[in-house]
Amino acid sequence: MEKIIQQFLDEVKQRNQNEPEFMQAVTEVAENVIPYIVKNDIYYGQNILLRMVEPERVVFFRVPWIDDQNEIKVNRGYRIEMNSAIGPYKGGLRFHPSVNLSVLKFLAFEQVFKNSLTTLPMGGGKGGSDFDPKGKSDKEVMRFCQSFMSELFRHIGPNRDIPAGDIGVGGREIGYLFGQYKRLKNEFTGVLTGKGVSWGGSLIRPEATGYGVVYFTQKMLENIGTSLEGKKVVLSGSGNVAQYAAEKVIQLGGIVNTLSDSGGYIYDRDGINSEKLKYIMDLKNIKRGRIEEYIKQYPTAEFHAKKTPWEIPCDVAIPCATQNELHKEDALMLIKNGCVCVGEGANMPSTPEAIHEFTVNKILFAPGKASNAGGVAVSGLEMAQNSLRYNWTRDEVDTRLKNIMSDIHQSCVEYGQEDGYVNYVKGANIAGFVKVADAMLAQGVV
Ligand code: NDP
Ligand code: 2IT
Repeated sequence: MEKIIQQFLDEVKQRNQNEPEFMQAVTEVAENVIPYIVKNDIYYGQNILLRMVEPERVVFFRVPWIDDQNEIKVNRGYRIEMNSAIGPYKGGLRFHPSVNLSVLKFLAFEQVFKNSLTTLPMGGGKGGSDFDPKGKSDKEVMRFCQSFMSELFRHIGPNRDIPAGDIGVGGREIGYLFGQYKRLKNEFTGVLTGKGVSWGGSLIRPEATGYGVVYFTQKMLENIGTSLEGKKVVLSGSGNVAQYAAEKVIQLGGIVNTLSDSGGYIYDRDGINSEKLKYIMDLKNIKRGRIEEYIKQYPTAEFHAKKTPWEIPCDVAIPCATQNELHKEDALMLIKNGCVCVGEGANMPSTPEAIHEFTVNKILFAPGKASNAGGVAVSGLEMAQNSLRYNWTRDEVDTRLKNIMSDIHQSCVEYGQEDGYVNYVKGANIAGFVKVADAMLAQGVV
């Protein structure tokens, strides 16, 4: 079996040189899915995984824009249309200087499995730019978004490809992108998700990823007879996902001790309560400030520059910043300090070596493609509401989100059971694969 997997990975690597993040995501899936294919005749000999690692289409484009000093800048724009077997391409846009083809292909590949797990009819895609919104004025961000959409608009559409937010793309950016799309097409459609509620957005979409990862984490804890109540929780990031994960942990009676950004992490041993979280949300979403400013407001807290929070003892860890932010040494430290559960809010935040430590030590570990699927799930609900030309209430959307996270948890348990231990990585990979593979088989060699 190892030889078959290695041959497959060698072939994929040969075609995708210098794409380490993409190969990392593919390797994890191949290790779980190839043994499953070999055991199941209907998938064997169809080269389904080899087809799935090749994007259906990749769009690359120039994004010129003019900054506030009247200087012409040039960034690179991308859209990876990975798989449309079960629905139109769906996935976020990331604006961050680290964006390149490898990063977006890993995200698009993960998105295919994630979207399949949500039970909603969405294929997988991802896009973005190496543009850095940090330090830019609102007008600069608007001009960039307008230029980006001036090319992207011809490749997307409400039945073709529906982008949304990700790192560096929040409500402000979606607004500018939507405005430009509408102007170019002269159509008001649900072509993007994460829209404002007064112009087609869904209630709970801003909260959905963060709430969803905590609902999933709570499910994992319930499965071993416990809950988040009274648990110490260490979170990374302080953006969209981290903020609403923290809010839900607090609502469920957990204690949030840390949050972070690329400058370092804050540690508040008394717990970041609702009032302190409101301060952080204003700091991040309105002032667009740095997390270290927290200790000026709350001087009993500590700021640890250029470090990640995994050294703080906790019961539960929820990484919500970015890929490969939690390494083997961090995993060993978490385990040594008594952490029993890790729910990934970010995409691929744990390295393969860290995941190995969690698995051999039988820690409850949920991979992002399962535990952070709440965001895209509510994007799917936003699309449904746009098609109906109707809006559901907060409670209706939240109840649907909870049910979807519970169903994803159940799928992972079904496909990931290993002698009393649930391997959520294996469960998510196989459950996500089956639905897409069945659709691809039914649709012929495409
Ligand atoms: P935001 O841009 O709102 O926040 C990102 C946070 O992560 C910031 O605190 C940022 O700090 C930190 N961060 C980003 N890059 C790095 C880095 N290289 N090193 C250290 N810290 C970093 O993004 P989101 O909260 O939306 O996304 C966070 C993660 O969740 C990503 O992995 C994303 O793919 C994933 N995700 C997001 C979903 C969504 O609906 N938004 C859905 C599912 C997954 P700083 O400001 O200093 O850069
Ligand atoms: O990684 C993700 O799932 C997202 N950034 C959300 C995608 C979406 O289409 O809502």
